[in-house]
Amino acid sequence: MRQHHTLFGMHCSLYTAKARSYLRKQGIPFEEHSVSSKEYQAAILPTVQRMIMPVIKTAQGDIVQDSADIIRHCEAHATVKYPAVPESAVLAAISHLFELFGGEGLLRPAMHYRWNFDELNLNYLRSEFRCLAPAGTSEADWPQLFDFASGRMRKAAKSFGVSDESGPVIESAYDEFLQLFEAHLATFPYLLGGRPTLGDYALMGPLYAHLYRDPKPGLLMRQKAPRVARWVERMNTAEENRVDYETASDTLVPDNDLPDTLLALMRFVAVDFLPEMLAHINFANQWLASKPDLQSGTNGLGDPTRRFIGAAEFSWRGISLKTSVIPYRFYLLHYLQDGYAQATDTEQQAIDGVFKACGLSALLSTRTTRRVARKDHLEIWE
Ligand SMILES: N[C@@H](CCC(=O)N[C@@H](CS)C(=O)NCC(=O)O)C(=O)O
Repeated sequence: MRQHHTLFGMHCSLYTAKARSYLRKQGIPFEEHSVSSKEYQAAILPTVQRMIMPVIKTAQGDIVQDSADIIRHCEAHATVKYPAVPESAVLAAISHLFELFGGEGLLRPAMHYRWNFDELNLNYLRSEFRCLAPAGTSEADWPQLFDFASGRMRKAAKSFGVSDESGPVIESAYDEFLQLFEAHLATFPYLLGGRPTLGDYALMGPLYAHLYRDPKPGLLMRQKAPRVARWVERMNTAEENRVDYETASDTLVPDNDLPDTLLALMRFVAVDFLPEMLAHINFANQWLASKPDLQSGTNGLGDPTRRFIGAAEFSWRGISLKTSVIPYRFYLLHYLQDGYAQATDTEQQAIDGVFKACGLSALLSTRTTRRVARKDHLEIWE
């Protein structure tokens, strides 16, 4: 039996960055392999049913796809350094909020800064994507394959709302986010204080894979938000680095006295991401209403591996955006809403107070009429 987990992914993959950071920070030994490796192609792909990363094969032989499921699996089965979900119901709710926002809400700046600055980024990306090529691909064949792979990603960027019109708005929103996170990190090494939690791992996806590593946004991050760049580096090491926070301990912030800098980040989520989530829930509910016979245990589409059910339009920072509706987002939202439902009355009041003060109350109660679950590595409606 292997002594360690295998992580299948690639350097520039957003969700692989989330899983990798989690495994490192929790002290779980692993080796990383490419999705073009023989093992992924022969054993993993047929199991997970679509070309997707990250996937882990655990030392015990379990195969788990999906960054959120990988974290839940390891929390349940591995010896971890810190619980990823804080014990406090208020902090757990904030962690779930940032798991959703980190992985899904920062996709727009991540894709914009990766695919709209070819002069600076393209040579790097050509090399980054090279590990996707099947073994034996010649140098002469690679440019054409890269154009195909990057063409798919450019199309995906559009479906997340990246366009000529939205570009400048995305940049100013991301600038605001960087300033807010930079201000928070002046006092705290992590989102919720002295140790990483679920929200940090999810933020690591876009902030490391695209926005720290790609040349254009990487320079921007170092120049405008050097502490954020150091947080990214800290999130990728197993050992604690206290150079910037000599007095720091691993305790979390008090849930009855949340720092203003954290509340400011939550208010940012309310402006930046809430309108999109509400529009997507509304779209999904109309879509579900139009499919009364949708069979439970399926995604309701002809192709069970498809991830989008359509596109919803909404106002965002003074412009109109139309973005793909992804049921997976509702799956993450269930964690927030289920945690809230399971909390005591007193805890619920405390969560209500914080979410209301940040303009996020709607996220606690607005839901899809059917739940999304994951079965055999795919998203399905219950
Ligand atoms: N919800 C999934 C999302 C995984 C995902 O979208 N991964 C991207 C790379 S970052 C992927 O595999 N894309 C492959 C493709 O679209 O062909 C997770 O959290 O693991």
